[in-house]
Amino acid sequence: MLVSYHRVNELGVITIDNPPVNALSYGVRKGILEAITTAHADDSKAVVILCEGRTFIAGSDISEFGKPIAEPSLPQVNAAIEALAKPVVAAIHGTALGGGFELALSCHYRCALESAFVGLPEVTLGLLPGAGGTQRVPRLIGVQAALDMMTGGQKIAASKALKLGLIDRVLSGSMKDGALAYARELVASGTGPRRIRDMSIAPESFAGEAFDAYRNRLNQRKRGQESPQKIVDCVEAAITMPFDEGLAYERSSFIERSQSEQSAALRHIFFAERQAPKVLGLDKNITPRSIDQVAVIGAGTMGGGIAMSFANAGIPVTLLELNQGGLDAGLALISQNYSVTVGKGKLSEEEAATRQALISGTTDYAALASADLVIEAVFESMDVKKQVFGRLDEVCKAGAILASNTSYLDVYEIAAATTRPLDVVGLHFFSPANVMRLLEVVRAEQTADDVVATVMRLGKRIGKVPVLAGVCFGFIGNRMLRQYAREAQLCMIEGAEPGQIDGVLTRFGMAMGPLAVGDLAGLDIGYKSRQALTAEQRGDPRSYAIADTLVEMGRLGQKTGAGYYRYDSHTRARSANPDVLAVIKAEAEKYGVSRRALSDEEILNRHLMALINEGFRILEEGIAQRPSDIDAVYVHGYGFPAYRGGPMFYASRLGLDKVYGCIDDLYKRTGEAYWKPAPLLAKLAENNQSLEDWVASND
Ligand code: 3H9
Repeated sequence: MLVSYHRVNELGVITIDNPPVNALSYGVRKGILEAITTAHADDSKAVVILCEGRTFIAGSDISEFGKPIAEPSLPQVNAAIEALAKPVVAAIHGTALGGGFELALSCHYRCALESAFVGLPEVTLGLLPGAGGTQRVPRLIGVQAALDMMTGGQKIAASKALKLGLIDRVLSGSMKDGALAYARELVASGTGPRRIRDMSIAPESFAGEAFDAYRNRLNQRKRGQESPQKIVDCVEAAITMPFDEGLAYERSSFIERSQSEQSAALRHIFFAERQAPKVLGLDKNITPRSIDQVAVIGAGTMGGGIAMSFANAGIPVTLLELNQGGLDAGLALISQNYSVTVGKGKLSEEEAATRQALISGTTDYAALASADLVIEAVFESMDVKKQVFGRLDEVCKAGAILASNTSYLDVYEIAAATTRPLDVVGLHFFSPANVMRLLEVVRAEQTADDVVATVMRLGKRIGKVPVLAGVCFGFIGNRMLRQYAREAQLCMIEGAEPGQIDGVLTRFGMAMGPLAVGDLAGLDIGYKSRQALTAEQRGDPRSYAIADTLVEMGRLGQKTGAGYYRYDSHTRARSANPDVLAVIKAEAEKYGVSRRALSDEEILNRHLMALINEGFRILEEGIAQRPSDIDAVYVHGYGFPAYRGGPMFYASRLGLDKVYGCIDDLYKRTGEAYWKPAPLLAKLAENNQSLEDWVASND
């Protein structure tokens, strides 16, 4: 029974029970409609709608989108609720999201536990609220607040929802008792139904121009995304059209959105994030180790960001730096980061102070003796890492997990520096570590299963998207990045200017272009790591000659005011650097490259195909567990636009035969081994199979 109806004296109670999150699948919609019909016919005086389990309805069943919608649709259910002639109360605990909150908005009154959240996150799935949200919310809280809520998609805590007017009462104690008492009060006071559809929108200064200004701001903040703009259109319709026409407009916009490429991509990412922490072949009954105390070695930008990630989740952290000066600087940087967040209004001063108090500093390895997990974030050198792990082996308690934040190095070899390789794992955070959601979990040959299970669970606990990777140079993300970065360098030496390359990729939706990223990170970083490689490992000199020359000229990127671009010393504004063109031309001449005009299409194609081809190799070698893991890596760690679903999803949508043809052309044209189509890609394309077929055959 997904939905049940029973009487508690004069009240009718509709209970939804559809684990895990009470999503509004077909059976739930049908069950609610039937229960409403029963309530309509009986002599109950008011109706309460509540949910079993961990949460109120978390929205429509996302897996049903893109397929034909079986009736009753949610708008039909909501219309029936709203039309009921006796008061209906939604009783919210956990999260009332999307269609779940829209159902609550169709109820005449809403109460929520103080721990509850409400929200309309459809925008994060490339959708818009499609069951009355865009028409009811502006009527309830005004246009500006409605636009902010729906285009932002954030969850709103019950106390704030009460202030905004989204809910009517905050409950403490038992949700069911509180909700029934509220309904009884309504009955006792003779309060009838209050329908949002009958409310008028508060007169405001929000007219045509204000909508246009809002659209323009969204265009900058949510570049390339279609849904936010459509939400604005629907809210404008709430003002210009009568309620039912507005609803019809919303409905057709919602259907159009649910069939869009962007929504398919974002839904793919939603499930990819939730799939990634699941480790294939791991015993489900394994008991993870408990992690109550963490230590981080290295108080630089990375170490500090990692420490903040744990403190933000309420886990105490000890930060170790070899000398007091370095430690003080690291702690000061953390303090500054928290101040900036407070300054932006994203965190209260008290909360920032509580979090900061969880981070303590030390210069003494002995202070790590009680840590359950130690993460090393020191200089990327095998010798240094081995020394650190040797030292950890001496001081850490038995059963402590020893993790390296290495971004390229062999975790087997690092583990061999200890007497307990079973406890060693790679935990690769991405900078800024307190912001970026990706966490690559690198499983070395001997890493124990319970260690893997523990860090996967911990990753989720600190709000990251943990993705399992095998050991190879650069794991999933950086291994693919090398191919992509190579194409940026080659396109430059062959004829494109930095601005053209970055422009093509940012228009595609990347958060930043590859050359601007290089300037931001510092060109010396790549330079130093190349110095540690053999000529063979460094590869084709055309793929790093320009970068090396710039570094040797002292142009290290933003920090020196010049790299591939020039940077204003005050505003950091970026402009083209004409001197770089001379460097590019000189290097082209040195390596006998005759420069030509490259089309935007060629640039985009080469960058994406480089990622995709390597992605297929990574899959075939078992470095990544599944294609969607690679997509999660690229979206959460490398600024790949979520609304394009990640490189593997993008390849699937293009069609593997087309992708194969494109990569094979590049191979035939250049003769370069790295363009040889990955065998898995070739096999799937030849057999007319998709990545889904491949995943299914591996299950
Ligand atoms: C919508 O409502 C459109 C309407 O406007 C219009 C309609 C006409 N559907 O996240 P978790 C699964 S759009 C299907 O790990 P948590 C999830 O895949 C929807 N499945 O738990 C996972 O499965 P598994 C708007 C769903 O406690 C399991 O539940 N709503 C859905 O960390 C647990 O999920 C949203 O966008 C769903 N709606 O977080 C809300 N939701 O165990 C989406 C979850 O097999 N959901 N699953 O891997 C969330 O934000 C979080 O799941 C929530 C719980 C906060 C609720």
